[in-house]
Amino acid sequence: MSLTNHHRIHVLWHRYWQRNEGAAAVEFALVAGLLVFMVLAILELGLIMLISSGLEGSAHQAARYGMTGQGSAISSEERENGILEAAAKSLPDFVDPDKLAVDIISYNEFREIGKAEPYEDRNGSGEYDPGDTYTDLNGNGQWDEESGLAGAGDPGSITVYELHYPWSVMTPLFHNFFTDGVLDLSARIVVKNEQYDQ
Ligand SMILES: [Ca+2]
Ligand SMILES: [Ca+2]
Repeated sequence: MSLTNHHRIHVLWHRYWQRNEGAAAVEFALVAGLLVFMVLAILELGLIMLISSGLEGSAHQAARYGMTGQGSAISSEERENGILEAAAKSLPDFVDPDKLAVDIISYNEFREIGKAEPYEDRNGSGEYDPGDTYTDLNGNGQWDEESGLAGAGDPGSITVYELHYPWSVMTPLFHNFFTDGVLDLSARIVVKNEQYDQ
């Protein structure tokens, strides 16, 4: 009788012990998984911060190249290539410089940035229509919703440099928060071109 009881207790204890071992294994897996996830997230955040500060530097380099009139004597395409090259130098080594996009728009005045060319709404439609008179700020012979012109501009122009770098998010879960898993990193700088041709 006592032996059977003994045996029973032993079996119960053994089962209990096994069950706890299983729970510990599950707990360990959860904690380890969470730890790996956190380490990945922190590492990636570090990379993102590196690229972001790199982009700020890139914007300065790009603007510096453009505002001093470097390459302004050659074709606008070559000038833009020069600006892109100058920008790419400030990026960390692990990024792909071919993915860097630099949008450059120049204006005559600071206050024109992002504005439409002014027009007189003659027909009262609340929008520009052919026949409404307008001020051709960028001198391209037509009314524009964006009064700037693409490119690094002329001496004295106000130029906006906007840099974008698409970062493919690697950390699982976080990846899903972004369209196609891509985080758009950007930097922007506005400068006044020097009077470089004088
Ligand atoms: Ca109108
Ligand atoms: Ca125009």
